[in-house]
Amino acid sequence: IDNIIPLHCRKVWSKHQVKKFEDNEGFQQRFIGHVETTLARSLYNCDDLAAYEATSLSVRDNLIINWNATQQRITARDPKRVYYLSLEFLMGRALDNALINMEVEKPDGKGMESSRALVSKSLDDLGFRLEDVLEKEPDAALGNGGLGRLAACFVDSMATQNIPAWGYGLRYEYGIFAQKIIDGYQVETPDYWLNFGDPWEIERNEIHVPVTFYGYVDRPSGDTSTLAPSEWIGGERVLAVAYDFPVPGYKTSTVNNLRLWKAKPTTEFDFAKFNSGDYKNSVDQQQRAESITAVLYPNDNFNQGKELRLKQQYFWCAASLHDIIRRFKKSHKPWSEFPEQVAIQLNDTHPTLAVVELQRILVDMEKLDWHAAWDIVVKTFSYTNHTVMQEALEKWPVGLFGKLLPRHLEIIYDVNWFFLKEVEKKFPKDLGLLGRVSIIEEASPERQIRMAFLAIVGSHKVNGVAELHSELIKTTIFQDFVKVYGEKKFTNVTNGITPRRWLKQANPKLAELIGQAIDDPDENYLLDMSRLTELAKKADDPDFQEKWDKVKAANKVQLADLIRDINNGVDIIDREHINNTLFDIQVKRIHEYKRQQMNIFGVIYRYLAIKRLLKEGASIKEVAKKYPRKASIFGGKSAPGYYMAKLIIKLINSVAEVVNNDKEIQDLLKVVFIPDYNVSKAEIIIPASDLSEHISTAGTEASGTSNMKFVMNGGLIIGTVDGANVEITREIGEDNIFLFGNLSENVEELRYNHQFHEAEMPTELDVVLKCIESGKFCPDNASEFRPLTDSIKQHGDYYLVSDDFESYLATQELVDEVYHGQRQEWIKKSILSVANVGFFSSDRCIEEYSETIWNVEPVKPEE
Ligand code: H53
Repeated sequence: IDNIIPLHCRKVWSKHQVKKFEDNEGFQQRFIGHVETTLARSLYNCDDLAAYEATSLSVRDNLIINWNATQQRITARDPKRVYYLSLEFLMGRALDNALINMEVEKPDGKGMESSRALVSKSLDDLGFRLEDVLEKEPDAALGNGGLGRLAACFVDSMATQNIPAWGYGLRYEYGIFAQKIIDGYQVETPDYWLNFGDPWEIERNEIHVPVTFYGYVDRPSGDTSTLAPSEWIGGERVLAVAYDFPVPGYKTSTVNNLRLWKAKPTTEFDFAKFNSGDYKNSVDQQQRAESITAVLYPNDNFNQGKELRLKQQYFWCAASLHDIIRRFKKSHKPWSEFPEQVAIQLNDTHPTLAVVELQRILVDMEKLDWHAAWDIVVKTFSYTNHTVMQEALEKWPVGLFGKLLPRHLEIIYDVNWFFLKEVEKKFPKDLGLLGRVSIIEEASPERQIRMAFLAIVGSHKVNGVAELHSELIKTTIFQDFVKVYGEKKFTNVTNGITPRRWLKQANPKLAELIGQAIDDPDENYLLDMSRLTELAKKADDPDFQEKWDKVKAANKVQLADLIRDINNGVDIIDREHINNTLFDIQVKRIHEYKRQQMNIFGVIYRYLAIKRLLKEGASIKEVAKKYPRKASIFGGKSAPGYYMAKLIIKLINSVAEVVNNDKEIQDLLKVVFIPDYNVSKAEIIIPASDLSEHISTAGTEASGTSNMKFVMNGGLIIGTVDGANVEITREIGEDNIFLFGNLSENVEELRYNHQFHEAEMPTELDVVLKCIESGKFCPDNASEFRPLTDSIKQHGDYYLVSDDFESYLATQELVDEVYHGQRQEWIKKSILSVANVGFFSSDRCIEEYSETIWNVEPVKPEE
């Protein structure tokens, strides 16, 4: 720098240094400045939306100053960096999170504190309420579910831990669709989240990367070997333009970067065509380019195999790698040191093309020897697997792939050839093995590229996301690779969640109560969640239990308010009995494997049982003893093309219609489907739960992360022995969780048996299925739900509802007994759960990744 910038220039520069706001005065000045100049409004016509924008821009200014300092520090020290490649970042809202994470100096000058109070007070003085302003922010919903939200938690933890890390993804114009419920059916409407512009993004028009598709391969040397440097002559070219989103850490000045790419045409507009009257074709190219980052594919845990999706993946991988390499080259180190400078994490197989792209760059452009290049590639990448379900594993037909990326296909064939040669050498007698581990599947009608296999071969570490899941991948889908590579390549990093958003932001009252209880009013425990264990000594204290219960009750009122709002201002849940109504919640993507159908069958069973008792002459009081007050709350989106999941949504809404309007049962049972479940709704729903359901068929849910969020907020769990439920049980103790159902080791046999035996339904389930089939919930179309009941009775009950239903009901009875009969016991379980939830902080995950997979160290700001 000393040689580049002249001294006099540096002097002027430092005289005019931009300052962060640090007090009310400073914030208000910034705010008004943004209202009047950036937004070109005045205080007289500044509504809540403008106030949100001006507040965000003011806070962003502070973040950018820290962002610049962070990036300069990292450039100067030049440590190993981490790049987290994820097609989804389900960030939710940014403003409240920034206010919590970003610190300002305390008014007394003694240390730092969160900027939330300061901004709240300043806005108040200006005539705005922070709560209203925060509500104006649309969710950044660039993800489907668990995988995208995990990436969001990870970037928060990486910033908090001062890890030099960037996230790379796509800036979709349309995030996950908004869900409306019309006549009980899911209807998708586009989520144009950028309607009013996004104050959090920094458009970097100067950072643009050309990306090529289609075309053909040429070997200028005349060498016919595909291992020789080759030239890819592209047929189509688009530009990737960078958009940066600051990611602030908690109680640190580190601000990391999330870089999302937008596709633009290389030539803005074909004027020749336009002038010759060919208007349609003149905009064609532009639209083709922009369509690449237009929409997020709305599938979770399902591989659709569309060409545009492959285009998205390559576009994003090529742009990101180009950017990473440009940064690496600044330090003038030899290529052999690339893996000491760069760790790239593949979030699922979606970014696996980056492996191939790096090999292409090293061989074709940097002219490295094939094997030297491949050595660098493998040392650089590591891969996280998130599912064992076949329908979710990515495969690309060779034809489609080769048309779009001809040189990459050659490289994959070569990678596979060397890999198989190695396998053959190790296991010369095992001919079947070669076919089983080949990256190319000899399928009909066409060969397919198995992306998970490519990711394994191209990475030095492969991890699952919970202990059970990491064991399962080793014994099922990747069994042969354990044989080839040995156990050490495969490891586990159990998922986690950020306690800043999921405790402090979502549940500020609980966060504060915890801070008081463990003598940590500054809430430093949010950086070291193992300190929560100190809560345990309060678990039996009746005063503390009362305070704990009050927080929960207040959160339930907030959720009841939300439910009233979506029901046109009419209460569904009886306000007077809120603290006596068990809030039983299942919010997550709708999927047969997650078994929302089993939950709603349980609700139907309960409803019928209540009706039967009443019919037999029992009073409502007597019935309430067996079936006390309960609100069954659902939420979640189905993939638009997933027929069965959509039918489950319709069934839930149809049952709600009947149950909620049945005066005879009074308020003993209520059913609610909350439309458009998203991150900001989750922040209201999760803190209000008494019980949440994590009831996937054993062996199907890789981890689950909402289970951790519910526990962190003092909710108890009813769940199967699946995913992270296993470790949650280990941590919080089996007395504090309601487990039920078959174990994963029995699943295969149970499924096998279903194929041969006439399905025998347990009586309870039989009653429920018959009731559904009678048309009770769809009088106009009695056969509406037939596909759902048939899937269990006729089509092998793949998700084992019939095998788990009785134990599910029995466990629900136990839940009622404890919640209504032994409330103090319940609260104690709740406190003890929170006391032992520390392990599930995403900070712990990032430490594990840093130490065991990435080999990176924090770069701390100077004190
Ligand atoms: O990833 C979560 C897990 C969860 C798993 C989910 C997931 C997706 O959301 C999408 C695709 C995929 O393969 C997996 O279903 O169990 O908690 C984060 O690891």
